[in-house]
Amino acid sequence: MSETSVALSNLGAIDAAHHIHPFSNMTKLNEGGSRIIERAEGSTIWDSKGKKYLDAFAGLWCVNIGYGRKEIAEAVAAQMNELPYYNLFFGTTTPPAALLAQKITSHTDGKLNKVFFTGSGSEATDTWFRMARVYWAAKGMPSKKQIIARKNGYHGSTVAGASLGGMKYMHEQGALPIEGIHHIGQPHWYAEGGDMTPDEFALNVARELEAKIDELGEENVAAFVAEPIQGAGGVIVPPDSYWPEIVRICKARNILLVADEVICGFGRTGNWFGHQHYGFVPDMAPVAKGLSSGYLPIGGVLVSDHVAEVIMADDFNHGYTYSGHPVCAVAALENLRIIEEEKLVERVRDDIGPYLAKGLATLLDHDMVGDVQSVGLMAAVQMAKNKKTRERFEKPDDVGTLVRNKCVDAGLIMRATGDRMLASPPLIITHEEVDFMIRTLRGALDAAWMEMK
Ligand code: PXG
Repeated sequence: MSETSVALSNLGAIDAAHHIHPFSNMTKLNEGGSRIIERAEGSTIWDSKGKKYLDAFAGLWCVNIGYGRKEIAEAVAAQMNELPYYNLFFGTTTPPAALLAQKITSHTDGKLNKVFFTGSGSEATDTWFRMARVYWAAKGMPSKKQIIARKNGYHGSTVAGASLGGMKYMHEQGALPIEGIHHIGQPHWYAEGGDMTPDEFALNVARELEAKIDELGEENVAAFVAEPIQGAGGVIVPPDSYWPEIVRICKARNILLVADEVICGFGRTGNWFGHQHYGFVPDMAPVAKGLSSGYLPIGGVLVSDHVAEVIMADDFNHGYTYSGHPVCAVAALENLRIIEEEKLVERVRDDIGPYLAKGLATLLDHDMVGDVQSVGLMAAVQMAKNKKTRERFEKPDDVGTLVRNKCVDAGLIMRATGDRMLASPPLIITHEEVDFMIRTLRGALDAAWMEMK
């Protein structure tokens, strides 16, 4: 036996002994051990015991073109041989970085014509955060520094990312948020809308932005950031009144609007970007995940002309060793070529997105399902203790975990956020796989409901 195969037979123990996983309680995890994922094809993954799962979560909201695309492997191998690395710092560029910049911006309706590359979504967050402040300083308004974000938003795990995010359990670790960051409410009608209609409620939360700007002083506020549809927070689809009011307020109060497209970008909503679904144009838009379908790590910030013009007038003292990494950029280029050629954005909008919505709607008769929401291939099933009154379970996290575990046992990967079951499958998921997903989720809900009674 080779050293590698000896090691592989003992992989669980090795992992437990040496590896700290993201967002995990390692003591608890190591009691049961990690599931080892070994291979994948299309929308299916296999673990080390040979069990197969439908990955209705596309890895982590990212494998938009599905697994196993040889075209990407080949393009990456060729680039590795040609030029495995070069930087973009001292007056140089590389063919993949330049071509990718052209390709990404070609899908923004001519509105976001520049891009700054990063290695991840979190780095993209840190990048626009600094850009926003540099922008106002360069325009002679250095006091415009405060940034407004939302409770239950997610923008990454770096210090700026975790601060901008509205997750309390993240703020509690590391003395966050850092100074200059403020949070307003989220348009989560089911949980927080009370007796208001969804549109009335969403207008009210949008106007919290105006109130916060008044409190801080317009002359002190640089930007507002939000995901077009909150992802990690629970696929919270805002009521129709929300985005037009946010856009109006940002314009009226002269603050930059940042749309975090890390999840919504690259076809997930049935448009190239989530802001296009809602019909607005942000000043900046961080991207990652679906940019390379997760095949290699790469992200960036899309920048509108008026911001780029100001930033580009002077040095911008910011950048990463792996900004625009040529091999990652080639993977992204090939990924975008596949999305274009296979018309995956159109497929999500016209075919598989509506098909998923129809399937989800069949779950509404379930005693435990209070609501379903989806845009394209971003979906949530809201569970409730009493669907008539919108009463929630006492321990929403436990309910989500219970249903999630039953799905996993039955060969379906979904994510639970509190009492919402989330799906974000590859854009190539088939009708039959969507049927399996709905059927399996219903079975998991049935079993969980029985168990809780
Ligand atoms: N913005 C948004 C909207 C995200 O969803 C990031 C920024 C940060 O990207 P990176 O590449 O630095 O992770 C994200 C990432 C979850 C989960 O459990 C979601 C993310 C990351 C990890 C877990 O839903 N989103």
